Amino acid sequence: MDRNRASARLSVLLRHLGCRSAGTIIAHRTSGVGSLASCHPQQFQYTRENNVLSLGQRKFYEENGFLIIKNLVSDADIQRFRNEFERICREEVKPLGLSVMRDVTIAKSEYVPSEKVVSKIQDFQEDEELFRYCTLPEILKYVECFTGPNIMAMHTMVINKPPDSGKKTSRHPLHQDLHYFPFRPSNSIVCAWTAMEHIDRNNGCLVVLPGTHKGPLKPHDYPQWEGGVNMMYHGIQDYDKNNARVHLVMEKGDTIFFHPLLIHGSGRNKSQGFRKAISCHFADANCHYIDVEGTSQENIGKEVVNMVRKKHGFKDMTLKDAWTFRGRVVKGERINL
Ligand SMILES: O=C(O)CCC(=O)C(=O)O
Repeated sequence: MDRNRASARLSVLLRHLGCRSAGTIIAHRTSGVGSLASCHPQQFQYTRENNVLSLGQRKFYEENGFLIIKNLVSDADIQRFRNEFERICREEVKPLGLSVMRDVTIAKSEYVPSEKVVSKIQDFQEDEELFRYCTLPEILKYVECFTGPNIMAMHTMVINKPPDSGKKTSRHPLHQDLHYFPFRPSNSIVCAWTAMEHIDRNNGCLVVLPGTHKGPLKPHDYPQWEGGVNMMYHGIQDYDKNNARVHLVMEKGDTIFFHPLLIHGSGRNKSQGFRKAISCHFADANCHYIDVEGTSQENIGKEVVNMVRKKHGFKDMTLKDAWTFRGRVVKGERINL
């Protein structure tokens, strides 16, 4: 299918769901219900029955692999996350287990502890203030539609996409998050990603390939980018170039929930400011760990284990240990993970 046919198909789907255009996919909490109420009930594979999502929202996620809820997180909460992130960057607090990453180009410059040298922090599960994000009732209410009632927060991040230096290293290559996760089933995992300010193509919004969550996990590796590539930013080498691409323009507080097989990435930050988002990957506590040896995930598995062993000094730590260590129950019971 060529690009025009693919985007025409997407536009038809969006019109059907009452959305405005492919550039502004928005699933309003109340939209779609009227027009879709007459649809026959069907077998849903990617969402659960719990009366939170409208039929239109469920159908949208099933078909596309993502859903945006407008204005979900309050300005006051976002300000608190921003303040705490800045304190961490200034090294006023050093939460246990936290990883602080720098953009490849920033890493070579002179070191002054400030938000200007940090491109991302991850694993903030021991920072009470930031971890509040993973426990917000408005977030968990939606997460439960994908994971069910026993919810683990598995992977947390604040992404501080720096202004691009001209080397295009601020891009995030197209990837599937499942590549990083040694647990299954994939349909019981969901990412919540909240814009901490207005985000569009100028400051590097998310780009998604709708419907790709229905495909398999693809092999990932570091892209061969001339200007260099950030640590752990693996990308997919082979994907359907004709698949429609949607750039998601979001306002502060808007939150996207997406499936871990959805192919997505983000563009260059052409603005002068640092573009911020906070996210957490949640999973059903009934998920189970898998052995990634001999699979396409072996490369990232080894990289994670080496990083964690070096950081914490535990030379026998396994990939499963690393994930068990960072996972936290946020609702219901801790079961397998
Ligand atoms: O926030 C971004 O720029 C992209 C984040 C992302 O895709 C990821 O970390 O998996």
